[in-house]
Amino acid sequence: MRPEFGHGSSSATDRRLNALLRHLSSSSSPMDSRDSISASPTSGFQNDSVFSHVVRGPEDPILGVTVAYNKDPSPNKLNLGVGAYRTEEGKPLVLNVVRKAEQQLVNDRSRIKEYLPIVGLAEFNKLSAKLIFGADSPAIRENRITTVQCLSGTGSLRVGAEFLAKHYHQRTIYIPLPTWGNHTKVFNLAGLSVKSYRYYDPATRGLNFQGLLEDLGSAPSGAIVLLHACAHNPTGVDPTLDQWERIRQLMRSKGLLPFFDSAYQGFASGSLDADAQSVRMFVADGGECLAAQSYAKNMGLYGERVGALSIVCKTADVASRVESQLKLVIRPMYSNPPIHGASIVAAILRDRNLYNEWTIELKAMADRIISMRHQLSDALRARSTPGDWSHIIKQIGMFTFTGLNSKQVAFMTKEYHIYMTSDGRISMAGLSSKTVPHLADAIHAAVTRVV
Ligand code: PLA
Repeated sequence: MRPEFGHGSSSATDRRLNALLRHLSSSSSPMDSRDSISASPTSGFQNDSVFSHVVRGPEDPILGVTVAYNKDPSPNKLNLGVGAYRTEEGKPLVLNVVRKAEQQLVNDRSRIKEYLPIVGLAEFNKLSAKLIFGADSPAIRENRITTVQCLSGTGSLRVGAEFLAKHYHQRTIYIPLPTWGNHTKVFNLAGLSVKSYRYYDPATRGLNFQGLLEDLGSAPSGAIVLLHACAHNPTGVDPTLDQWERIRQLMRSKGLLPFFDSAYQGFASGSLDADAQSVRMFVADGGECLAAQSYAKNMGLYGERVGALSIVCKTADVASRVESQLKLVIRPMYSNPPIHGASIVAAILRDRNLYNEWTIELKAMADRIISMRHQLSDALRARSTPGDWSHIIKQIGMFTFTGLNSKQVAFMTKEYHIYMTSDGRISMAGLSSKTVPHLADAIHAAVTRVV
């Protein structure tokens, strides 16, 4: 028996559902799948799902930490897993300037909810390029950059990677070791082959600059290289400007293609311009590159999923052809991006007062994170916790890469209800003056009792 929705009603919805069912039953399985989706209550309906072979997948190593945290009934629990800013009271923060921009949007009765173009809100794209490349960027003036609105940083990386997999002659991308856990998956699924270059030196808890130069030096000519624009995740270790310059020279001499991931502009130093220096150095030399921007952290727009992908090209003509191909990547993936978040960003970036207010709020977030570094470092010193903890202050951005091993992390979660990723990364933005002592007690116990 073929299931019929609506008991013979001939509404358009019912007709569509029945057409869908007919389609599924004629194409889904080599067996006679019509029987297997029968709605008859006597036919073992519950036992023969076409998905019965599906095995449970693992939780995400970062977002799964929040899932575990949510299940913990302890009143002292602390989530330092995902990089999400919290106030001194431990609460998520909606920036004042975002509230103001949203109010403007709501009050504006001329606003409509039509689809955006495939590439998103034009004004948002223009202002996003200005934000990362600088208002006086020659590449912007010469129209050599195409910028498309995407679904936050992740979506921008994915669209860029899909474009490269289709249109770039080298399909290998080098990512730093370690890097944000999602990079490998995003690039692999887009069809790129992923290799790594040395980045972090656990002995010094700093940059392995020699290893980085050697690995990029032996990468095949033309290979793509993923670079964290600032506030490297998870290590909190960035190259100095001199080191960036050496990296730039090496990459340009070998024709390596830079793909910047800029998820923390303004969060490393508190200055939007300072945090974009690495990207601007690579654009200033006239060469080509890609940049994925996220407004999740610096505007606190996490769930609005607002970001942008820019591709800097040699000429305006190439840039416009590249954009035509980006549209062909985006249209079948999600058609066009959402309007609300991009409208908030555009409202803030276009208005001098709102923009200034934003930079002040952003600096306050960055400063609070830096103050947490000092408080945690002082608390460990007060406890005479064994080991050198100076990296807590030296590292920058949202995270401290503590050096705690996965056993110590598991111990802290079990005994102290402190949640963090198993690589020992803690989100400093999730700490407050009130919770620092609890974390310091936990770290002290972990390093003295668990090896
Ligand atoms: N790139 C890097 C380096 C990131 O750290 C993150 C987010 C993104 C891109 C993507 O962010 P977006 O898509 O939300 O704009 N990293 C977080 C969250 C903050 C996550 O894993 O999704 C983290 O905790 O590492």
